[in-house]
Amino acid sequence: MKASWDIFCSVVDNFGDVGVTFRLARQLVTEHDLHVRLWIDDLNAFARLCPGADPLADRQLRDGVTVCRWPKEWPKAWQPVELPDVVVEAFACRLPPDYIEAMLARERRPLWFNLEYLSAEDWVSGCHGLPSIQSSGLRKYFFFPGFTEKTGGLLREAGLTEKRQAFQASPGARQSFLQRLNIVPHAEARLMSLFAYEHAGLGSWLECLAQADRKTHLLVPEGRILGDVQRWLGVEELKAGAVHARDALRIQVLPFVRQEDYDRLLWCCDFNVVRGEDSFVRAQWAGRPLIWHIYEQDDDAHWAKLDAFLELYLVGLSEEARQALTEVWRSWNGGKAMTQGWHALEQHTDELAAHAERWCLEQALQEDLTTALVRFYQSWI
Ligand code: TRH
Repeated sequence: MKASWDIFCSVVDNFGDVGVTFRLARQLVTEHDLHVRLWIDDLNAFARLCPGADPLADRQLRDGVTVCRWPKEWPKAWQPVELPDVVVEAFACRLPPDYIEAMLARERRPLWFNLEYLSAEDWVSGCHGLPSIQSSGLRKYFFFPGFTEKTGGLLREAGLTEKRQAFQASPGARQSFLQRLNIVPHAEARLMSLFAYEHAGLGSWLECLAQADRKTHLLVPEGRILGDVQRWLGVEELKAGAVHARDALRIQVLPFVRQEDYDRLLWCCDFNVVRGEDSFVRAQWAGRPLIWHIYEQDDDAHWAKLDAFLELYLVGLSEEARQALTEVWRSWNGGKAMTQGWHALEQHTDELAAHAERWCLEQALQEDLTTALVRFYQSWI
């Protein structure tokens, strides 16, 4: 009989929580033939990632995953359900108390994971896979995604690299995909994408692109960065479909697209600016250079995470390229002017491109996160 999994996702803000859990759920179904229920407390966020999904439905089948509304507030309180074999609590989101009671009462208890946020910090490998004994006596296992084999790895579907490489090797596939999104770049223009949080120094970067020798076509999916783009352009309102040109720079605003299309968009671009967790990982799988706009934490803990990733990622680059990339990432995340760093980075375009592909292939040698979770379960039973 197929094992059954429940994944719980509470949407804090943005799209990362739902993006990661839906990706995991789909992979458990398609590659491991499991029954998966995905409990989400904000189906509006889900419907943005999965067009066609019904934000009002209590239960719907999407890509083989049973997506359920996670009722948290009166009058729709949590109703008892049949317990699965495995429970994934994503990002410490706190399971419904009645559900925990039911786990406790069952003779054969489910395996309970807390799937943590992604971090390249050293301490992660020491905590990955460890159980934490709850006051109820239940055990909850910490599962950490990461970049080394001492962690749970990254979400990566089977055959992703081959699919991406085949797409990038096919000018026809690229062109018809771009046309579908009404993107018609100038033949000599490099293509870039921008998915970021607000950035006070954004204007300085756009200015660099506008004044560059080479044309740039910048694709900006609708989202939080649009206000800064708008300010620099000096226009009233930017919506999907808008196109504005300033010297060598053409900016095109895109609608928020489904996850598979966002992947292809990253594959098409020569350079991607990404954020949070999931788009950050997908940009690495694109094998192209990137800037990571990390999710800011109140206690500034994000800086340690940024530096820990850079320490791994920079290995193998020349000293000059390392310095330029570090400067650009740090300026971006500090909301500072980008001019100096970006000019330095532009000197290393080819080196950074080759490096991004190498990094992707190296990371792809590791076991993917979904398989690691399934394997953990198999050795646990
Ligand atoms: O939306 P985010 O900022 O999410 C963040 C992070 O996950 C952060 O770690 C977390 O603490 C916070 O949320 C609560 O960035 P992220 O993680 O890249 O998620 C964006 C998702 O949206 C990702 O799955 C890709 C997807 N996406 C599309 O499907 N279509 C699009 O057009 C775009 C731009 C993104």
